[in-house]
Amino acid sequence: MKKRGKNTLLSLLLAGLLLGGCSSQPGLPAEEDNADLVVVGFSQVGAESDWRNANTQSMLDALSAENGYRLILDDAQQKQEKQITAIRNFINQGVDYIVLAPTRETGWDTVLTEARKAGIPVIIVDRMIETGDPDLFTCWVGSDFRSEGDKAVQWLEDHQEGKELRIAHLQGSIGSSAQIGRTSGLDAGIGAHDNWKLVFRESGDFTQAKGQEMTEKLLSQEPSFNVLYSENDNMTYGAIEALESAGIEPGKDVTILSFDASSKALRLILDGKINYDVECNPLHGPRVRKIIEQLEKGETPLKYTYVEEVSFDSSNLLESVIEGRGY
Ligand code: GYE
Repeated sequence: MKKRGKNTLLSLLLAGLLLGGCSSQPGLPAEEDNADLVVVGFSQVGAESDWRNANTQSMLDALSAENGYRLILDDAQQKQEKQITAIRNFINQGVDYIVLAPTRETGWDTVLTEARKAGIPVIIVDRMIETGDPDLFTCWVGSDFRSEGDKAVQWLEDHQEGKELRIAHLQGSIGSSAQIGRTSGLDAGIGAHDNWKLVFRESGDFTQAKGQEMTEKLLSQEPSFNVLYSENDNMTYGAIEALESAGIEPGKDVTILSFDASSKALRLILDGKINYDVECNPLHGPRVRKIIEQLEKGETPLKYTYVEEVSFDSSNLLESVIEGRGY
């Protein structure tokens, strides 16, 4: 493992600040052991959804002190400016690696050029960035969001044969890969079917509260829809609340398609309230850890790793899947 000289002093200073001068805390290694830990700065999108919280936990578990890491976690509260500041702080602290889960695709070139100048490898997780210079990051691991959207469209085609569809669309955070891919899948589906009509489209920013608010708006503006395409489970939970309050039966009066397939959403499939859910796997911690281990050994990890994902409706969902899920 490489020598971590430049980080040691900073790590100690930071640990000292965090611990308010205390030298030992349960769960944290003694300060003298910190010198060998690999220091990783992780700029996380926020805490907008169950998916995101599972993703944060997976990173904390995989990059723990017991595993030889010191993870500095920064929650950007879904704001790109906060992520840019966090990355600059990581650079100033001289971390060994930067992990970025980007809020949106564009706008990273300047700060990632700064990271490159400082010689810090950047690993992108979950969503993608758009850049003319792919050398600005070392590698990426995440999901194929367009293919997730295509799966939902295919399911709709297979299960609603020939029916006139009036589709209401709750989008995720605008400009994020998860929104862009899932929206472009739906747009392609609408373009390919004369009997599919988009009647409503608003962003619910991937949160339950905004999903509910936008569904209330939908109900007041355009109540004659029969499909709800919601780009994540938390917005779907909000939508279900709004529909039920209006006396509409989710999953029956309105066909509901959702994304993430967290265990709570899978239970709603068994209850008949969600019709189809496309899995998006948040457990990137071990994947990032493996990439860092490869880099530490001087190996070259794959530039792009797409995670394999499945999808569920009531025909293929087993109780055992929900129990073994972990998120
Ligand atoms: O679907 C949503 C989260 O980028 C895959 O972000 C992620 C998305 C996920 O807030 O729940």
